[in-house]
Amino acid sequence: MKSWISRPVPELPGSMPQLRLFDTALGDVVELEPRPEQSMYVCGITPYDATHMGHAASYVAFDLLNRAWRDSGTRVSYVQNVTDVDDPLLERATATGVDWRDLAQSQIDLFQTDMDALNVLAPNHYIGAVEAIPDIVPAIEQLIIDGLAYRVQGSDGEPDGDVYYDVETAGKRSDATDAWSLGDVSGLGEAEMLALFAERGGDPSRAGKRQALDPLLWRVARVGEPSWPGGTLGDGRPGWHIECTVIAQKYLPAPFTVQGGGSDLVFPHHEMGAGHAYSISGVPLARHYAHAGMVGLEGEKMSKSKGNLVLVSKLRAAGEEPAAIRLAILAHHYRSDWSWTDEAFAAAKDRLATWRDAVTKAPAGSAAAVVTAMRQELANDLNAPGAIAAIDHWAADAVGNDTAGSAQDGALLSDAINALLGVEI
Ligand code: 5CA
Ligand code: ZN
Repeated sequence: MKSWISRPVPELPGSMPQLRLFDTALGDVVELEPRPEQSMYVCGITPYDATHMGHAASYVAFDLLNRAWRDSGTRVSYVQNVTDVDDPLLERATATGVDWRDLAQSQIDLFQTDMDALNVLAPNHYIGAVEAIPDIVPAIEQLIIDGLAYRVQGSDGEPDGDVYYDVETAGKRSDATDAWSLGDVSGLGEAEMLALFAERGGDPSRAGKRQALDPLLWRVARVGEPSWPGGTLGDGRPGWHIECTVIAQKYLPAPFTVQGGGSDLVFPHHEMGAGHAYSISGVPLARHYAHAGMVGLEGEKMSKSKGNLVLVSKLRAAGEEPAAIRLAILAHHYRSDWSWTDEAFAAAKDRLATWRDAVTKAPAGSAAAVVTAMRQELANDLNAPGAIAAIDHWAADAVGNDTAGSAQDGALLSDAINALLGVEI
């Protein structure tokens, strides 16, 4: 699928120090080992109600990582999926009387326009679940052959043949130290897993499963639902976790550096994806798992089901500047949970205006130290609020500067704010 086009990133003198990032699986901040090319998979949208501020914040978070790697002179290979067929998308299409394909395409277009406006660098590969089906089918067939997946007999009106992943057998299959077993990514206990599994698209009480937590790999065709050829699996459509696993395995090295998404993807999505990948290849999917906090509105989680969405496109249509939206997001550390408020958005707009004024009045020789401070903050688990504080501190001095501003310092600061924070001033 076509991606959007990245805006240019200004070149800066010097480079980012060694990066440290919080790894969910280890529960700690780790040093990201330098390599000539880093690789990242960030879970994409399910295109039925894009792009709300929670989505935007998660892509801006991983855009900071992308920019930090680039600033350290590293190439970045970046892949993102789009879940362009799944239950919630089909349900929304039916409820609104729209063809599911038209709904998906309209939301993908909107998402890409929003990402461009927010100056989020584009992935190298932007891959839909539907286009990945020819790669997903053989992976599931192999899991069945290897005894790590099984077909369930239909009951209660369900047809025969849905395929599930056997978490217990898969977890016991290897005693290699880097092998996967349930809980490795999330660190959760069984009771917590069961609750989240039911909440986040799993079907713990589906009759015929070996384990309540076994996730769906292939859903055989139902009347009124789209389906695709599935070889020996029969016509159907893929489960959610196998979609991201197979796309990541096809387009990125194994293991790739960082698997990213919002914290609601830790379990079951990234947990199961790690299991699937290990079962398919015998190699871990990713070296590190990183997650962005949840964004709410007035204290409630922002979600399609609650209907309390702040949409980037709506703000843009109301004439709000994307750079100010991005700055409002960056005022929160990417790992914290936070709420969108009009007051904080107004503060972001004021800040942007102050910075714009400040770069015209930059004291001579003042910029280099600020760029160093920004890099130090960002290298420390992408501490954007720390980088913003360093700029604020400098800007407060600069706006009080009575002498003529240094064009060179102003240009360096505005380049650094663009290159490292993605904010165009
Ligand atoms: N298509 C799947 C991933 S493969 C999916 O979760 N799609 S989504 O549209 O529901 O979410 C897209 C991304 O936005 C995910 O990383 C998700 O964790 C993140 N996200 C969704 N809601 C929020 C929220 N309220 N706050 C922060 N991030 C969110
Ligand atoms: Zn995913």
